[in-house]
Amino acid sequence: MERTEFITVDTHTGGEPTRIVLDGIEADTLAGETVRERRDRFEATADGVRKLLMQEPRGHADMFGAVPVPTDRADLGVFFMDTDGYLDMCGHGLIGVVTALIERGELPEAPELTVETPAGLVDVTVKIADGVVRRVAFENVDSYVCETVTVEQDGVPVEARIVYSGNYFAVVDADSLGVVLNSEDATQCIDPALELRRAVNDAAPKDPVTGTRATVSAVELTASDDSDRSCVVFADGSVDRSPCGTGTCARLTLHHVDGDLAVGERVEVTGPVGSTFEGYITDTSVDSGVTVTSPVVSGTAHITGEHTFYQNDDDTLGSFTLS
Ligand code: PYC
Repeated sequence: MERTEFITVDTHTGGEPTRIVLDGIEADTLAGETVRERRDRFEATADGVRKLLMQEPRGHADMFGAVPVPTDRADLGVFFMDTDGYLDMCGHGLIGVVTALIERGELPEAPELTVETPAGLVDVTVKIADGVVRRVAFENVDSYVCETVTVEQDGVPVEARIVYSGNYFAVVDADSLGVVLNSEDATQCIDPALELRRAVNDAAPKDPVTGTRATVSAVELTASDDSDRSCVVFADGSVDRSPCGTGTCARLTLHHVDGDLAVGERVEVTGPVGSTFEGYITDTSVDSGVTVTSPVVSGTAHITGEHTFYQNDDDTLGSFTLS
């Protein structure tokens, strides 16, 4: 029997997991100049490793992961994956990776770091006390509103605002999908959110800055009572337990563009399990006639464990998601 081993350290950020792969991935499957190229090569040549570590029986329907990779453009390179594929940027994952690598001594205890992600360079500020990372803030890549798409759901028109914040989000009022956000049951968001994402992507929204198609990967349901409570559904129906880092950036950008949030004004957002992130807009500019913001979001992560996963060649079950 032949065995391949994968070493991970796992964290949670406001309840949302990040399984960080430290060892076991073959170097040639991560080859590339940029982090995006390394991620694309991994997807093309080693996607089975993502499935092995994210899906059952080693992961679960809401598992999330990150792969740190070498870069000479920043202090750290990292790409993100889930049970269904890959995201270009992830706030909770970034907070988890920075926390774990500093606490394990694999990143310097520096108050400021730069991280290269597939979406671009992200500046990170870290608060450390007694060797423990207390808080991580990241200034995301540029964020902007793309367009508003109206789709029909159960015969009713629903308005979704498409925002880029490292990933494309469809931001929608939970009421319009018949969902009450502060109920006990966040899983009620999944089906309406996935149906909305399908309908929005069928409408082929455009990115006004790049001129390309804006393919929505995540749906952010927001409460209409101004509580800044939200629930983000992504991948194949995963619910982000945290308030979602890139989702918070999308929300901040919308608030700013709507005239409800001044530059520098701080907002606390609450996710489905009651954990919070804080955010603000640090700067704005205009590109292609569109207001572009630089959002900053901060939160806290904790290491939950370390794992050595086995892939034995006599184990023929493979990886799966239960649908
Ligand atoms: O924190 O940006 C985030 C995120 C995206 C998907 C899950 N979490």
